[in-house]
Amino acid sequence: MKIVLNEASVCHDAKEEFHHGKLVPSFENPSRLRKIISLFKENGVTEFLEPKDFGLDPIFQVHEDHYVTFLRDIWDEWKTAGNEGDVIPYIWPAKGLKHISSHENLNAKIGSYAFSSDSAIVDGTWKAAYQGAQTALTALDYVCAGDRSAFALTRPPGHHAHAATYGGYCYLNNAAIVAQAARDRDYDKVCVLDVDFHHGNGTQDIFYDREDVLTISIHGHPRTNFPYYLGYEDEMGEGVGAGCNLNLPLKDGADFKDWEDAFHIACDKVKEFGAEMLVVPLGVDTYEGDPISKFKLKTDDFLTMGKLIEALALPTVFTMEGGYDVGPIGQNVFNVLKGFDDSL
Ligand code: Q9C
Ligand code: ZN
Repeated sequence: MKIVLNEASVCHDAKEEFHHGKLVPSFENPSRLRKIISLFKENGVTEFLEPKDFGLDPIFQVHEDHYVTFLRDIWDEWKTAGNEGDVIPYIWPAKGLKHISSHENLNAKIGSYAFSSDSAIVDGTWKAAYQGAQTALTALDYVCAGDRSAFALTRPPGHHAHAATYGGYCYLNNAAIVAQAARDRDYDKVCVLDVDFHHGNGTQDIFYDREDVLTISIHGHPRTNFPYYLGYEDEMGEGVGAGCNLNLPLKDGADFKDWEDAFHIACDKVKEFGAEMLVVPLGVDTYEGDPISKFKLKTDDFLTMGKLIEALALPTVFTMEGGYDVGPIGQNVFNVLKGFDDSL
C-alpha cells in the first residue's frame, strides 16, 4: 500500500480547546502524526511518498470559493487586526439570528463559518489543510494508476468539514475531495465508508442529494456524542440521493462485536449500490483508551477491521481522521492497513 505523507501537517498546531468547561491543550496535535510515523518505521515501513500538487480546482469541486478564501486569508486578517491569540469563534448565527452572506467584522465572519469552537485556526492551518487535500488527491492518483490501495497520512482531519463550514478539528474535507475527484476521473459510483468514532457530518451533507456517491458512517450515537446535531438513522439522503446515505450509530460502550454487526450492514449496502471505488475516512478514536470517545475496540480488532474492509474487494483510499490516545495510535492505524494489505 502506498503511503503519502503530508509533511506540512506540523504547521497546524492549535494551542487549546474547551473541554469540560476549561481550556486544555488541543487533543488534535502534531504528536499524533509523529507517533504514527515512528511506529510505521519501527515496523519496517520506510517509504513515505510526497504529495503532488493538483491545485485548488479539486477543492473547489467540494468547498465554496468564499469559504476557501476565508480559510486562506483569515489568519493574516486576524493578526493585522491586532488579535494576539489563535482564531477561535465566540459567536454564531444560531436560531433567531440573521444569516447574511458577508461580514465586515472578523468575529462575525468566523462564527458564520464555524460550527464548533474546538478548531482553532493558526499560522499554518491553511498550509497544512491545503497540503492535506493534495496528499489525499495523490493517494487517489496512485489508486487510479492501478494501485489497489493508498493511505493519505495527514492532519488536520477532514470528515467534519462541510462545503462552507469547519469544525470538529476539520477544515477541508479530504475524503469528500477524493470521492469527488474519483467521480471526475470516471469512477461512476463511489462509496465513502467512514469508520471514525464520530459521525462524518461534513461528508454526509456534501453528498446528501447525490445518487453517485454513497455515504455510510458507523459512529457513536449523536444523542450522546459529537457532532450531536447530525448522524441519526433517519437521515437517508434527499432528492435523487434518497437512499444514498446510511448512518449506523452505536451505543456508548459498543465493542468490536457491535461494530462488526454494523459493518456487515454497511457491506450489504456497498454491494447493493455497486460501488467502484471506496474511500475510508479512518479514525482510530474507536479505541477503548480514546480520551474523547466511547467505544471499546482493542488494538487487535483494528487488524480485523482492515481485513473486513479489504474483503469488499474495491480500490481503496484511506484518509487519516481522528484518534486521540497518542500512545497506541500508531499501532492502531498500522493494524488497519496491515489487515488490509499484509505486504505492508
Ligand atoms: N473538547 C475527529 O475525530 N470536540 N474529530 C470535542 C471536547 C470534537 C473529533 C470537544 C471532537 C471532534 C476528526
Ligand atoms: Zn473522530
